[in-house]
Amino acid sequence: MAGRCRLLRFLLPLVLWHGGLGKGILYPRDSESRVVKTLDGMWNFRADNSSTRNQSFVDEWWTKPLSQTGDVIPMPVPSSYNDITTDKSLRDFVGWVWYDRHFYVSKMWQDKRVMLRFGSVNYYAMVWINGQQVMSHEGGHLPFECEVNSVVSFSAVNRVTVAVNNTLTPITIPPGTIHFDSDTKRYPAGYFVQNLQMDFFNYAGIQRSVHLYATQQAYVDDITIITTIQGTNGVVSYSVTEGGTGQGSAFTVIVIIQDRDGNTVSSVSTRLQDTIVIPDARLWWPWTMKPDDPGYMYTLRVNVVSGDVYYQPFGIRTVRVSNTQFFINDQPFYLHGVGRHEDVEIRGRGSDDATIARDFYMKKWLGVNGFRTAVYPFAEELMDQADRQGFVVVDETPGVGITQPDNFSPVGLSHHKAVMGELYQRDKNRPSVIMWSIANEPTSNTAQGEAYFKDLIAHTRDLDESKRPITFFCNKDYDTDRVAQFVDVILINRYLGWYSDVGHTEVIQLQLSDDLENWHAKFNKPLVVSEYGADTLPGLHREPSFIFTEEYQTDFMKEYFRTFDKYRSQFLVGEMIWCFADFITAQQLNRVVGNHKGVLTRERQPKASAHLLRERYLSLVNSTRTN
Ligand code: BDP
Repeated sequence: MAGRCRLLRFLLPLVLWHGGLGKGILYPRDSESRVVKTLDGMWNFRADNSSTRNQSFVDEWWTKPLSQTGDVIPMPVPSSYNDITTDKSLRDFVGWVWYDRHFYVSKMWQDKRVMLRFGSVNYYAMVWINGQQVMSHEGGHLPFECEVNSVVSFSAVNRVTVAVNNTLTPITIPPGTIHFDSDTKRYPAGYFVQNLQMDFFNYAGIQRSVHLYATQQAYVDDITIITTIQGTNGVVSYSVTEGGTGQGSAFTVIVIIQDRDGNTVSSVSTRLQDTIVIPDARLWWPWTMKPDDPGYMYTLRVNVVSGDVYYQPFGIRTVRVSNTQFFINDQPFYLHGVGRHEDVEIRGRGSDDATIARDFYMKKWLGVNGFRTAVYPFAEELMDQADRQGFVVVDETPGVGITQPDNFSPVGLSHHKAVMGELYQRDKNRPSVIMWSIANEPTSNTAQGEAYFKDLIAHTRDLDESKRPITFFCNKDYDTDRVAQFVDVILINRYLGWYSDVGHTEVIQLQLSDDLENWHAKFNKPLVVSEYGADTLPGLHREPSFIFTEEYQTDFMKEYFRTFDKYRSQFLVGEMIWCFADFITAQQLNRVVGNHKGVLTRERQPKASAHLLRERYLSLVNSTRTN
């Protein structure tokens, strides 16, 4: 218990610190005035294995090169540190790990504003440069950055040190607990485990790219773009936030819109906020609605007269819902998608372009027209491809497993709001994002859940001026749920024939039909079956089908398909199989090296179910085609 208090006492103060809120977090793009350099590569790494997990702070590891504090090992950035080595204790490590590396900042950057930006560090991060703390951030999967001019040297080598802690507590998003066993007859001294309230491995480390970039001193801090359509015109309302000029100083901009080929298609605006009409605009469409011209992206070029230039991509599209339908650009849209995780072998959740590319090829092959970022925000580079290739995204916070009474505290809620704010800030200009999901399978059938999520949903509505629909993934029943009343589209996760009536595919149509009809009758909102799936080990066969075999997964899916087809023309606006590919979970008896509900293996190769899903989805491709 004493150990527990020490560990938590050290962590809790960080919970109140948030990065990024209210400030721009534009992706680091180069331009004729901006330079971006990556700090990706091999860093030095050391875990704080002390029993308190706190010795590194006592010994102030940030004050010198990590290699001078003890033995370091090489660790690739970006990657999760868990599966890189053969060390079991590092795979399952809970507490502080440390990274450092050297870097130079060019003398040519001396007059610029120099920024250090992390795409994602899971879960807590503290960052020092040359021994001085520059920032901290709580929450994985979202970017944070700060200006580093005052701490870097432009004439000597610099050192960046990062401390990362993956401890989850009842008020982190997602929540978790640390459990200590002090019975020394049964457990070694200091034994503790982290209990997760989620069905995926808590990969940790510096999981996305680290960038160093330079802008002019007066710079574009943020851009918000909202689009509407009038006849054949695209109406683009933008707002630019200035940075670095100080109050009252002049900040003059020249704003134009460029098409995909770089041609200017608008008049020039010199306002920080304006509305520009693009005649005969090319709209952003999901690839299945417009196979010949999916994902059309324009660019808003903002040129601060004193020098800074930023290119912000955006698409022109609208989304709205009725009681029975989902519309994109005022055309009915049916989501035939997948839920998915981001993890892969060895790198864990470390982002890489090869996997991003492969996953989109496989989605296209499957006929998938959209996906959900289960259950945390995905890499910005991945989201860029969704924009450009025309896939829709249900963009989700890491709010998974909010199920225990102490997960609903005011501190937890305010952190959840902050995380939603950071997600909005990062993804607000993405046409691919058609809905925000605030949570997965929370306790949504209690007064506590109702109050918490009512507040969070209202907060999210206030954030998004473009009024994207808001939702969450619900596993409660229509007659007990108390949160669906606040959302725009109802998403239900259902495992009929798997977690209930296992092996009995014959109950699926009956039970799912009854369920869907009741939800719609009660709430009169469009519905998506947002998770359904059966664990399947590739190569395992049995006829007639038996659970865990490839035959069972396909038999099971066919029953869902029949029900979907019955309600597709009524109020069902989407289906998302769980899931795209197998993924790793914590070690538990119902998981044989992870969750195997993928239609693809973790290596992204098809199971029999992938061929069945593909046949269905490709036949659905034409159902919402516009040309
Ligand atoms: C659902 C959860 C998802 C799990 C899935 C499963 O939302 O995170 O992975 O169950 O058990 O309830 O496969």
